Amino acid sequence: MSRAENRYDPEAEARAQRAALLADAVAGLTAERKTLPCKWLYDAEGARLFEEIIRLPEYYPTRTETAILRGCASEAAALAGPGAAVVEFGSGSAEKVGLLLDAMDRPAAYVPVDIAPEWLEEGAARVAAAHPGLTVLPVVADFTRPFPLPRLPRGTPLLGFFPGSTIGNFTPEAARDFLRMAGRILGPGSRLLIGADRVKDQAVLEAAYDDAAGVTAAFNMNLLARLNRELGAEFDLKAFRHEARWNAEKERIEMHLVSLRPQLVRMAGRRLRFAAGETIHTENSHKYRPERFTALCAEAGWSAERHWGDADGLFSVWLLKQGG
Ligand code: AVI
Repeated sequence: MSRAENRYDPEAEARAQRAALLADAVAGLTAERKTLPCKWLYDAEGARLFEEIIRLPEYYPTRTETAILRGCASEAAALAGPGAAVVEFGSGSAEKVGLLLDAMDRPAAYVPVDIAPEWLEEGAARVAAAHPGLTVLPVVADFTRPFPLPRLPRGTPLLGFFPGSTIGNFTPEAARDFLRMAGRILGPGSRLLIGADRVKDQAVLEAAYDDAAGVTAAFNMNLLARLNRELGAEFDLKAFRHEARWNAEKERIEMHLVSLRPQLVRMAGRRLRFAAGETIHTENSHKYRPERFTALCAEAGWSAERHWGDADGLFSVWLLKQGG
């Protein structure tokens, strides 16, 4: 396994992360409608809780997508062609890509891209161990911004991989921008295999984001604990509760932290005022009807080559092709 990026300095990165968290927390918590970007949900504790979420009985997306991928991997691999390289955006622990690589004919390389170097290395090492002889070229990068791909033999067909319905955590505008950028990175003639969660019964959606065991609530509340830990904020965790709401107009699940009473909270030399019932909006998870998803992809220069779903219509996996 070789590294495409070796200028990583963990201490400088930790300082930059703290400064960025502070800037986002001040901007988001002093706004008229309080918000925090969902990327901050994933510190070590958030990542641990997310691993629990994906095994919950109510959280259908992960197991449904995995079953779909199991069924469609050989067809997707055949369309990608022999000797293709897989570029995974936000690879994290790289749990699902093995299904695809196993089905491919002599894949040229696996290029996992993630901003978290520890997860990236761990996932890359696991894939390398499971696929002896495969060239694995990890790239430390924020996959929502343009980044250079490692050098690959000229003419290598490229297959992007973006599972997990992470696209749903972007606004539709940001999703379109991401798809456009992915198209520019992968280049003409490339393909993208992507998972997108679907609109469905409100009760099923709300249960998936507010499970009976309270794991999703702990995941959301950890954001306040993180502000206390990393910024010395003084949030009283008993004075907030988790809420998952279906926004029917925007076809998205929203996660909020609801203030249970009027309160003032100290954070980084400021006093943040909360009314009773006021919320911090912490995450959107957009759900896509197939026609809306293909329209979004078309706006970003991708056409849908194949679509696979499950029998209950819960989740979709799409193979997109540049242009059409
Ligand atoms: C990572 N992402 C696709 C998850 C989702 O379903 O939107 C994050 C999540 N939030 C609460 N539960 C899971």
